[in-house]
Amino acid sequence: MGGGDRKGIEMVTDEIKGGAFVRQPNRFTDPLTAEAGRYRLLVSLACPWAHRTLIVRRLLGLEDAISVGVVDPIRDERGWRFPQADPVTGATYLSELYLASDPSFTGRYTVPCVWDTQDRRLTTNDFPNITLEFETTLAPLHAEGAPDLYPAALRPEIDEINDLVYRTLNNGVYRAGFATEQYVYEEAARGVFATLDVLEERLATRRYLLGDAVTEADVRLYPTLARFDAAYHGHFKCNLRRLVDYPNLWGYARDLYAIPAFGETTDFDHIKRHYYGTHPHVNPTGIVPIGPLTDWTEPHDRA
Ligand SMILES: N[C@@H](CCC(=O)N[C@@H](CS)C(=O)NCC(=O)O)C(=O)O
Repeated sequence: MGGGDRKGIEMVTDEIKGGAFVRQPNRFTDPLTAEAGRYRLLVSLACPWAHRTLIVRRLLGLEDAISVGVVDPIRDERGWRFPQADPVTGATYLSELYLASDPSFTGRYTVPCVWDTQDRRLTTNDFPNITLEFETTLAPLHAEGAPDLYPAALRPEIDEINDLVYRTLNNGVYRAGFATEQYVYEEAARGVFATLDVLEERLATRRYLLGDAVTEADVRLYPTLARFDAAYHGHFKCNLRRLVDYPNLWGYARDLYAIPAFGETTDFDHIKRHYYGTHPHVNPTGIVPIGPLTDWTEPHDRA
């Protein structure tokens, strides 16, 4: 896929197979080591996969150990760009870091990724593993009293929920939004709501997905819920229902939003401008809608 003359639209259509969006494999998959100050995490505040990493970094108190660089929400044909040259890596475009790490790389330059300031190369852009590594490999760097987001006893259940949530929600909204065949869209969009219905029921009797404590499963669900009414309902045509129409899910989302690691890493302005402004094959005018008007600070009775 891709090539020398990458263009925004081709980059996505290159990955449409039989009307369905297919993700590229992750190019960098090296493990992290527990060394404070060694890594720089590169993110977009709009990106749900990057959002997870910011939440976990904050929940575990890794802010001093891992620095962060944030790109502009709008991506053009050159890919993600830093507002000013990134002071740690020196990059203006994220592509510079990908190509410095692998000059033959021809894929999409994606966030999140982790830059090794010592070896001056990307260590990983393997988004499902970055949070797990923060939770396990980087345990020696966690703040005192940091929560265990991936407790050994709950891992099979967390992994099972994560798998369903990834296929039908996290990635399901993209499969709906980027589909170029009606039946592919419908199947993906119906899958989104089938899973939201299941989770609505699950959250009727549990504060968080696994019970009384926040885990990696909540970290993975939340970024999709935070983007749901603001972007996926309109832009990705996932519009059978809104998040606010699900009493338990909506209360749960506000409950999480009230935790600084979740709320303070949620940037609705970046989210809306990125989605509506960056996918011309979905929204050719780039017009960003004025709504919805949603109060995420409304009290909830989840406790
Ligand atoms: N690394 C994964 C997931 C991460 C991902 O998709 N990130 C998006 C933002 S949400 C991105 O950086 N896209 C850059 C592009 O499409 O050029 C992938 O390649 O699909």
